[in-house]
Amino acid sequence: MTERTLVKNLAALEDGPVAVAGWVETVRDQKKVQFVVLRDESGAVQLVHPRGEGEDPIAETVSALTTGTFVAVEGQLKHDERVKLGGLEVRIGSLEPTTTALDSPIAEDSSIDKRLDWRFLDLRRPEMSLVFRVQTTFLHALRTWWVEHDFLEIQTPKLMASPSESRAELFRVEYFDRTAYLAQSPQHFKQMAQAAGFGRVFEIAPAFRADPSFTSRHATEFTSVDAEMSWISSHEDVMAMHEQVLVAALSAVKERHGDEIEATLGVAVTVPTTPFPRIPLAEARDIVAARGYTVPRHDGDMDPEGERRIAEYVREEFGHEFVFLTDYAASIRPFYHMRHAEDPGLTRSYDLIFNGVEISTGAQREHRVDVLEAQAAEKGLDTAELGTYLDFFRYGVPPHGGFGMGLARVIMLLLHEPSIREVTYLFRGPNRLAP
Ligand code: AMO
Repeated sequence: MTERTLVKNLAALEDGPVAVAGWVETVRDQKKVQFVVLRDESGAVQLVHPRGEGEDPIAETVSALTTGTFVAVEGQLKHDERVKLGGLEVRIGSLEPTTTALDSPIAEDSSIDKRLDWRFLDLRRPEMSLVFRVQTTFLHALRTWWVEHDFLEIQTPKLMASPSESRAELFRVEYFDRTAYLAQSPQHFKQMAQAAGFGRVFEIAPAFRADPSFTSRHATEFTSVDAEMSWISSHEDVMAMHEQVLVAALSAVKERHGDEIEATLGVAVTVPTTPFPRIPLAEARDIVAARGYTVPRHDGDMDPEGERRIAEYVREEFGHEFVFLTDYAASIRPFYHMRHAEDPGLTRSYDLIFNGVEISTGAQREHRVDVLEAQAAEKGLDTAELGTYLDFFRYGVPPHGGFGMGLARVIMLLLHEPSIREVTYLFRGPNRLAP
């Protein structure tokens, strides 16, 4: 048996025997000649079969092929400039269908909900394979950068005895004779690594939020990309690391997939310059107000429209797709964010906005346990409820900080996709648990 060649590698081969395998995209069953477009994970190729005189078992098999059926083919590769699809074709010597595919239920109705019902078929679209190749490169480059900069990769538990972020948006699960909570973020345990003396850690793992919203950027389960590091002076050190790791990852994506992203999705990948613009949140609200949009929130926070507007300003003023909004008010931040010594109403924290949407929250953490307890109490949290978290700070801990970043949001914004549903392998939302 000839070894299987990926379609993308056919062009480099000389004419001669080849084996290819994939699924049937179209069949043109003509009187004298049959054409099949076969697609695999790397591309599409035309198969051809001139009908013979009399009995012709290949022709019969091809006539019976249904779209979507996976087939293994051996034949003769022939380069021919006249063939529109890649300038080559494979003349069928043998063709083995595996299981016969039913008609695609998303051929007619391709609404997002219908496509998610049949996600495995939706994922056969070449744009979708591109999304996941881009994501693979992106994650690989993040990991490589962190590993090269002495970060350890950790896996923290997703079953927890106490809430990891807040009492809101919390999934409770039966855990033998008591209640466990699904981790809303690895916050507690990535901070634990600082008390453990690990120095720098990262984690790429699921996080769960019982968030009933149906926006294009919320899921109930999402992949959270987290980093945490010791010996920082302020959130500025976290932002500096954050932008460097993003530059490394976006450079890798551009180098490896830039041309294909442009050709397939019409999107130009830009590697951002550093430093990314930084704007204190209060100033950002003033800027968008001066440009005609008063953020309707009275707690001093941004809203999605405000984020879109400040991104528009940053694009015009600095030609940049990213902006760090900094110094959020303590009232709208979690208890574990460190506050400014000179202005305790503000935190040493930031949100990172990419193309108008928040992709990350980061901060320096409060590591002085008495201050931490006071901040927790101020937020109405029960210190007993914080369980073992507070212990991390009682036996020595260095100053530290980090960030959490939603993977699907980054990929959506990078590829200008309309929703994280399009770029999540299997989306989970309030009314979607299957497939
Ligand atoms: P935060 O709650 O802001 O911060 O979450 C960090 C990032 O995670 C992503 N995200 C989500 N993505 C999809 N669906 C959701 N429901 C969802 N919720 C959050 C967003 C967001 O910016 N512990 C802190 C991070 C830290 O300080 O290190 C945290 O979880 O992209």
